[in-house]
Amino acid sequence: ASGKEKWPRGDETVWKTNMRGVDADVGDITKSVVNHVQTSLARQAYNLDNLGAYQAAALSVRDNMLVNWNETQLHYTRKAPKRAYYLSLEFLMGRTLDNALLNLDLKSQYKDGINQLGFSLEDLLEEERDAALGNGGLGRLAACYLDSSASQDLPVWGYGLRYKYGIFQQLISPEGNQLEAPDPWLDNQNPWELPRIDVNYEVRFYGQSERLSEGHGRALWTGGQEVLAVAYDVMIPGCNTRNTNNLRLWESKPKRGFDLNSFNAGNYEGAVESSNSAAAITSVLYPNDHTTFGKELRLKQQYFWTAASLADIIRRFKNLGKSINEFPDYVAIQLNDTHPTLAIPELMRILIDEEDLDWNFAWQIVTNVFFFTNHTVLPEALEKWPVPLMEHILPRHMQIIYDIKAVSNTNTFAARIFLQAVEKKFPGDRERLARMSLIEEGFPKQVRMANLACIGSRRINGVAELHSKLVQTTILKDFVEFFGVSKFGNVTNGITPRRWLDQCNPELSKLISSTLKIDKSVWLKDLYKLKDLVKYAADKGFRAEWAAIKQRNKERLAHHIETTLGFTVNTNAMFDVQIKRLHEYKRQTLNILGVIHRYLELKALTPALRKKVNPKVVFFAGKAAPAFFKTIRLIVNVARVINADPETKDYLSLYFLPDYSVSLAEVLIPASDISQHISTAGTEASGTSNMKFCLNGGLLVGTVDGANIEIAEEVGEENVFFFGHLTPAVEDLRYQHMYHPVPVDEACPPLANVLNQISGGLFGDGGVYEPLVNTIRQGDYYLVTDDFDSYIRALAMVDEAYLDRDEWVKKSICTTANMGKFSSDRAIMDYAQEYWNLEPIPVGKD
Ligand code: B1N
Repeated sequence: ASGKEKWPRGDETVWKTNMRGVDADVGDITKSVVNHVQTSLARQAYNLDNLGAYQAAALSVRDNMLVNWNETQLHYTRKAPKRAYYLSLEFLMGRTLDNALLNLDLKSQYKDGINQLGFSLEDLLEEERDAALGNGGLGRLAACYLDSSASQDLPVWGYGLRYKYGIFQQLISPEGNQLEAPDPWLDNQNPWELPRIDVNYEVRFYGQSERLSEGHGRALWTGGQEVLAVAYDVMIPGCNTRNTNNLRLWESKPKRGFDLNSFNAGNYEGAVESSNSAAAITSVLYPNDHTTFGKELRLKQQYFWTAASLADIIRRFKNLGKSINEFPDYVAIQLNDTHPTLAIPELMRILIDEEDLDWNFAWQIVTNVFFFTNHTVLPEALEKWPVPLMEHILPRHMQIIYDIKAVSNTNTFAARIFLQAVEKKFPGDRERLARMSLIEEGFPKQVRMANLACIGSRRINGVAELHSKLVQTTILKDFVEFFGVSKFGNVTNGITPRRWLDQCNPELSKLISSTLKIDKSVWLKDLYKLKDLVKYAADKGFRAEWAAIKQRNKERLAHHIETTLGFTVNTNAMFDVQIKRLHEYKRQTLNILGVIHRYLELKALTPALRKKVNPKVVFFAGKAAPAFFKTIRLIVNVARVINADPETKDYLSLYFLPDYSVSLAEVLIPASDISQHISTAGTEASGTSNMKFCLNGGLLVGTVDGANIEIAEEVGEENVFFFGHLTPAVEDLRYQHMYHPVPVDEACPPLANVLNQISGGLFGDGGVYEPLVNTIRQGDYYLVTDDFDSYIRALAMVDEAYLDRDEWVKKSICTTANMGKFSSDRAIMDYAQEYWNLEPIPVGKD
């Protein structure tokens, strides 16, 4: 049908002969880059630096992506398939240029072209700032899922916020304290975004909500503050496909330049204040990970983003000319954790107040559109909003939430009486009612976002097998008993092999393609193909090449550290890496205490025996929420002492690399021999860096937690170094700590010795570390004491295994070979099939 459509305007041949395709040869590429230097940047060869050349190259690549992007969007519009929308408050994209060149298969042409213009592509890639609009795993997962959606030809858009400042830049003071600086990532202009000034929506805050007719449930929400949401589009190119999806990020702006009423009344400051507060909404990403603060601005961010996204989704749906009851046949909305849960009452508001649907009908639509992913069972991370704050900022939504919850017998809307339905199923169980209520009693009352997300969604999933089970047996247990277990599922997280193997480890990627004799475009999109590498593990020559690549990746990391920090790293050592947000449950403390233990043991050896020890370099990186500053300080000061100790420094050294980012991960991960994923069992929902290390042939030291378990299932337990208590034991141990505490000196003498050395001042003023040391001596909620012996034994086994280098390399190969399951392509197809009911819509294939 598309071929016979009438051309919308002008002379079709003039249009069509002038429409460009993708530039695939070097001549076209240099022409386009020079053209951008000359026009977009208004510069010349005489005054062009690396930054300018990067920008011109990026704009040229962007032009190519736009060709595909336009074609994809037109194709989706014509085909009118069901679409999915991924609502995430965080998208941790990292850099774009290299990834785009690889996905478009234009890297070698650009390399040549950039060379001809007198620059090096490698240098230009380093000019790009990370787009760091996320805290950690949750935000990076969203970015991997966008890459996979496009690569799998799925009609998926992301929706998020265009923060002016991403996650803070981390600096480390000489004393070892974390300092935070703003991340002005947009200062150099961002060539990867397209401002869509014409795509904008008004979003209301505060004001009054007046119920119109009690029987029907409608209301009129007026007054308050109106803020404008303006769209910025980021193109998401798929790998080896023309499909190019969209990530739409909203920026907040005052509706008018400033508040005219105040301005007229001569209150210039008041006028500017209101314009400031509109812009403030998208000014900064909240750097909190696993903690909620109940801040008004955060709630405004959440509503601003969900309201703009829903308005946009509904407008696109309405263009199809379908009736609103078909909405769930054309739209699936994935809620990335509870952050976008306000979308549920917001869609109710639109359907009832604006579309004039009755309550039950609206609720039926809503509960068929939304899907909810939970990412943590830690109680402190479960979002709750004070009712008075919600009433103030979103009076209409608070009414709707109360209506969903309503128990009142006088209420006439049967299906919305959630608690009444619970009461009917479990008569007289008042505690259950209280647990399941959307409102937690107390001063103040609070809205429980996980409960709202759960009852308002069609299906709910966790992010690894163990985690999904824990979701169903702990935080959402009552809901499983009420709705039945089929509403709950698991989608184990995945990572994109494009960025996390091909891009970050090009030599390994090449070796894999040449060994398997298949083009990378094939195995990168069917990662189970790596399985065939297992048979080459027996091949000595292959093992040598494999090991040589690891060695060069270590040297690449060492070079990076040398040039950025000035340290000389021993590349003959085993590289042991723990990189992730600092958090008590992730137990960086266990790692650093283990390092101190190793240091004390080394000191006790004779020089002759020391020479037999396998040298090791330990790397840490990660940003900390304010409560965990002390761990960084300890790591930095332990590093200061042991790196300077002439007796031991050849055998053990330690680095804390500041300002962990996606780009730094891309250098660290391919260089690791082992990586540590050592959360207390049952606390890390999945983890995704564990997958990245293993895909790059690094072995895993870990607890029986999150996705570690499934990685071991795939690669074989003989290739993983597991330790520590299992999830069922954790609760008992905590109970014991509480009622029958055993002092550390008795429970674990080697650990007590380590703690005493810290308190005694071996790493500077011991008093500084008292609070940290006391979390272990008293209470020890995360069971450092209980797992310490087992941890040290696991590390000893690592040392022993590393001595047999041939066997080690075999383990490394077999690990990579068996990581097929952890491609985010598998994960996203699982969402498409088991949750969204979405089909691939490939461009140019019909
Ligand atoms: O989400 C990742 C998992 O792999 C990790 O195990 C999990 O810890 C992480 C509040 C969070 N859970 N919860 C958050 C982030 C920001 C925030 O404001 C919570 N992050 C995770 C991907 O599934």
